[in-house]
Amino acid sequence: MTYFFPSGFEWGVSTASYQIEGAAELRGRSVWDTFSETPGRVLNGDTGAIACDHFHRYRDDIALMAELGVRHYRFSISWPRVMPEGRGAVNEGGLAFYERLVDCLLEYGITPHATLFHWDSPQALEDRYGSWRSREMAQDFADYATVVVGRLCDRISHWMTINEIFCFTHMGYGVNQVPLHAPGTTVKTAKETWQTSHHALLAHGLGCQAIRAASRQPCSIALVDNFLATVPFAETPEHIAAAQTAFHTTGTNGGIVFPALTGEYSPLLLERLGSDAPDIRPGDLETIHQPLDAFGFNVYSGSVVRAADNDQGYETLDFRESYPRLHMPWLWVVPDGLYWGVRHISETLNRPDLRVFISENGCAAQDEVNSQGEILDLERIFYLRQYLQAAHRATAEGYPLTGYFLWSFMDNFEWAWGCDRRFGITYVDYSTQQRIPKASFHWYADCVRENRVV
Ligand code: IFM
Repeated sequence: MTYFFPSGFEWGVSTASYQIEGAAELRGRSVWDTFSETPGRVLNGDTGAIACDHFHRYRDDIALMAELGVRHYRFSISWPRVMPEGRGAVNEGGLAFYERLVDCLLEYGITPHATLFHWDSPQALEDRYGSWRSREMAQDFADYATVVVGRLCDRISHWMTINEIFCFTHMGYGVNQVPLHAPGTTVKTAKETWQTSHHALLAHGLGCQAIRAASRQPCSIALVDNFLATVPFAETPEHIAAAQTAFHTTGTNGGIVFPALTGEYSPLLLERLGSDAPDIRPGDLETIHQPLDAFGFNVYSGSVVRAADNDQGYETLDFRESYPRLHMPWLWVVPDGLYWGVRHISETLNRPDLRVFISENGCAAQDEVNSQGEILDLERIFYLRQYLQAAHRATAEGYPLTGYFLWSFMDNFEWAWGCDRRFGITYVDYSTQQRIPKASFHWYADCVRENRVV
């Protein structure tokens, strides 16, 4: 098998503002500043105050991206860098930074793909109304989107509204426990948490409308989500049907990707939630269910399901300790999750019309520089090769998968794990800010150049 991708397949890399930019003193505060400065919240007390210092080193980083050979780069824009108070006054210096960044990408022939929100919400809005606990957040997000798109639409035509709603809502608001992510609020009921993700969906919907209204050129708008792909235990009709049923109620799928792509929360999920379901006002689902040009799927793992003789008709199988896993507790290696995720969008969500791209895929590994100055991250190549083969299968079977953005271009601040977990194909020495391409960088460069899995 040669694993050639269709011509025009978009090869890229992905990053996010808080994880790489640094230069915290040149922007407003975000909830991740407060969270990471709170003792005990982030491993080793790391923060994103400096991170990879990409704000000052973006030119060198983009030159390295050009050496990698990718023609597409997904990055995110920091809301508090553009609007330090979250609403109202605009920070000219912040917008000017993104103009410089994008101009530099364009000089190298790299197409910019911008995410408007990748978790770093303004602390000022947390102080004002508790950020995602309030519906006001959705309108403030749309107003911020209007400002960014109005300013950058001559240079950017690929927009993503929001990254991974689950992570900054269900992981940021813990029911009777301290959650793992910012803002780190403890709430009393699951309903309160579902309300935060409902508000984020509204922000996505209003954001789509704001982007279309503000862009002075035709543009592509996508939502990015890390829904949990259910993988049939065996590809037989009964197990495939079980995986499709399980898709509704696995993780938060039924309450995030379902309303965004179908206009309805999954009835199976609503039945399961009962009084924990969020309050949905008339018109909300229409706002949330905006026409999209593409969908960004962030995929790292998956959930294996088989048909079962029980009330729900399926069971989810556990991974044993000896199952292959990379350097995060949740990073079980399930390459079929990529293929099945793409297929579920077309078939289970009945959206065969919707173009899909892999907006993130990658893994953390215990990277070290060896005595020859190399980082031989063979397990990352092992992981990526299998996921790319699954992507190839999706394209070969005619599913509308058109691109792949590897997470991540370089090591960065991995949220609650700080700088301890390295997801990059470029090693970052945080004491000197030196960048060293890992073995996977060279391997991926070959894939990009040859448009196939090598
Ligand atoms: O680093 C994160 C990223 O910000 C969102 N998706 C998952 C990555 C790895 O955990």
